[in-house]
Amino acid sequence: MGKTSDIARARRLYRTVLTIRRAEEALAVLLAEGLIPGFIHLSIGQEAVAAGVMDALTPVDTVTSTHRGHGHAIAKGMGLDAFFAELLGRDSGACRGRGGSMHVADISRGMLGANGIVAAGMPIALGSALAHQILGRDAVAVAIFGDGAMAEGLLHECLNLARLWNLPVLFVCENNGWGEFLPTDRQIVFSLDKLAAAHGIAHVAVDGNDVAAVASKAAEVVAGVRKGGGPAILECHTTRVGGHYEGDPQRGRDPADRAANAARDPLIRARAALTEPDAAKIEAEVTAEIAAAVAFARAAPPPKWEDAAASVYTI
Ligand SMILES: Cc1ncc(C[n+]2csc(CCOP(=O)(O)OP(=O)(O)O)c2C)c(N)n1
Ligand SMILES: [Mg+2]
Repeated sequence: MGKTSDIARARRLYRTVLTIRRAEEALAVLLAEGLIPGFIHLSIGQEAVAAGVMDALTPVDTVTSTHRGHGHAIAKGMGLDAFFAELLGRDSGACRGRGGSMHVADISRGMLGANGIVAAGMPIALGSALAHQILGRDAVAVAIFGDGAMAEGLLHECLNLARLWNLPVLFVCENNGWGEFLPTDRQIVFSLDKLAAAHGIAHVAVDGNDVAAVASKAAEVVAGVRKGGGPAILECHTTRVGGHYEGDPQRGRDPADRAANAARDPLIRARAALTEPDAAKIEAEVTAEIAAAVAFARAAPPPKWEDAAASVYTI
């Protein structure tokens, strides 16, 4: 890659990482104000996975996500107005305020949805990959999952079927070492590379806090899947800076672990690839974009009562 495109890529990746960070910081404030119904799970510390992986995708590629899906939706190109309005349950939200944090989706951008059920996005990605294959689309499906999903039967079924049918699907593991309130090494007995080998699926690992590295590896692996090479797994080692959910008191967590995570901050690393004036310009733009979207969502009307049953149907 030439120097100009290297710089353009570094700017693009920093912008995405920063947008996700600032968006989630804004969500924490909105939640504290009581404006967001239910729980939210923030991905602070993990933004480089979303930014790097989505950088390798085209608009027709499809993505399914987890309960920690804000960053994936934003990086896949979901508009910030529609994102914030959705989180606040407003009618102008991407799903007209019916989905919220754990069902945030934008089909027009190939973002097939976050998912509150661990591993449940994976078979949806498989279905999407099967559709790409049958219809001969030049597209891949990406299933994002957490390391906690390795304990789910669904994950094993999906790996098997993906290999058996040679589906154009990339499995992306956000390995943050945690599943809810317990380290995953106390929940899971095997590692993903061994699991991949058992299914004959290629496995690539990357530092999930280095956005440039994630983008390069993702581009390589996605190219192979796109060419018809069948499924692959990209395991991103990353850090969950906060608790499982926003407000989690994290009683069982060693404070040293939290400090170590902060030292690996993907945002600082993404910024270090730019000159200071370059980074400051992007920061000013992103800050203004987030402020505008939050103001839009705050002012947006809720759904109308008379529309409550509009999308409910029987067949
Ligand atoms: C099938 C199912 N079992 C249990 C839960 C409760 N639960 C919510 S998140 C979570 C852990 C998820 O860990 P991981 O997949 O590593 O994602 P992370 O929170 O680390 O991003 C569990 C067990 C659930 N939502 N769905
Ligand atoms: Mg985890």
